[in-house]
Amino acid sequence: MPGVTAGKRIARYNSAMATLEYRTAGESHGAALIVLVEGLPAGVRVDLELINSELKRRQGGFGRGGRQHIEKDEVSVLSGVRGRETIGSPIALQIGNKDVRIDQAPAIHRPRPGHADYAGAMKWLTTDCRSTLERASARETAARVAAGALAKCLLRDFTVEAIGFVVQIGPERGTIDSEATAAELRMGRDSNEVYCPDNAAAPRMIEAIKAAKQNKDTIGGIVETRVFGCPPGLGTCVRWQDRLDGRLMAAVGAIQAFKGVEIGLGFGCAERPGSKVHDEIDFVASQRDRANVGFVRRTNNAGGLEGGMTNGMPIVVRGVMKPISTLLRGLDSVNLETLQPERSDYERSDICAVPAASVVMENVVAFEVARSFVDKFGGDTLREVRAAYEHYLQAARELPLPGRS
Ligand code: EPS
Repeated sequence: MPGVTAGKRIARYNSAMATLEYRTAGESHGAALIVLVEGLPAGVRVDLELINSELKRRQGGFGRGGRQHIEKDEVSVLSGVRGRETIGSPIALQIGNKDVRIDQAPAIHRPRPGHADYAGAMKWLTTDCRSTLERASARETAARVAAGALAKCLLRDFTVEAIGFVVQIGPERGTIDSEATAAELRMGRDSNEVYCPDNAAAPRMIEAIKAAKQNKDTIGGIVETRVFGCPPGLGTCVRWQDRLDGRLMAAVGAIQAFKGVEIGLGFGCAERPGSKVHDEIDFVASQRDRANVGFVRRTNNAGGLEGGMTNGMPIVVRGVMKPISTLLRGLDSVNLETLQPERSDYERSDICAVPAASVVMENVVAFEVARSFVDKFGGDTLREVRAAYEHYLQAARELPLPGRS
């Protein structure tokens, strides 16, 4: 078994192809969003309720606009699943749009500063920003959430759980216990409309969103995802492309409207000396049977990642979302047809989509972790992935080998 896995991995390095991958297609007001997931092993139980409940959470959160009253996002499985289990072939998921009017929607000539409008108009040599905004719209994140939720169906077989939540909206910051368990975080964030585990901060965040609405303005914030249950050694320091820290930052940084990503202490590393940053190591024999194989850290400033690999502590990733660039009050812009100064166009939009962004982030992070799992333990079937996973943990627990230094 380990020989088979190693052989597969060498073949992958030669072709420089990741084993688990996804692509999306679809426009905001086109017929549907599509996601194609390749590389999930056969035998994974596909939990449609889980996928649909993640799509529903993405549609929610205080501060969302009118579109979410029109749509009811649900996936149809077009391929790759038989009797609710993956069969190893590409999985195509579809989320239909109800508000289909891409051919009737008006041209947009006054680009919204902060949106893809202007850059896309120049890129595709047009004065009409409509085609750009249709694809750039954060509606596409529904497809990414579906892919991530599908990947979670693999992760939960290994009791790996990603929990995303809101840390800050505008100036209102929540206090979130760094030692909180997955269950505590989930319960806390599911008990208010801004998906923040700090229930005392949630009403202040809601007030900040209401104030932005009153000012015909928008508001951004910070979201975080923690991943519990990863063994050490996911990711690699060998190929920069496969470093898990880089992949996570790329996946999070590529979410619409995200302007910064940090892992663990992140930018806070700058102001402290090494002795106050690096997480000292203990061996706790009573935790030998856990996925961390008994090695624990007194702190988790590294956010569970060292050298591009997991170290057995929870992964902690944070991202900042800028305020939505469609403002009811508009912003100064230029009419691309007349070249005259005008206010930017208004399209129906959200006042604040930070809670929704926490769902998107959780799911794109889950996908990257699942990919690193398949990279390390990959096989054609879930049985082989499980056998490789167990073999690896057992080998790690057998260290140090007798008679070897
Ligand atoms: C979104 C759907 C969109 C926007 C938003 C996200 O719907 P519509 O444009 O029809 O109102 O509400 O998109 C943007 C923030 C954007 O910049 O385009 C969704 O489903 O998440």
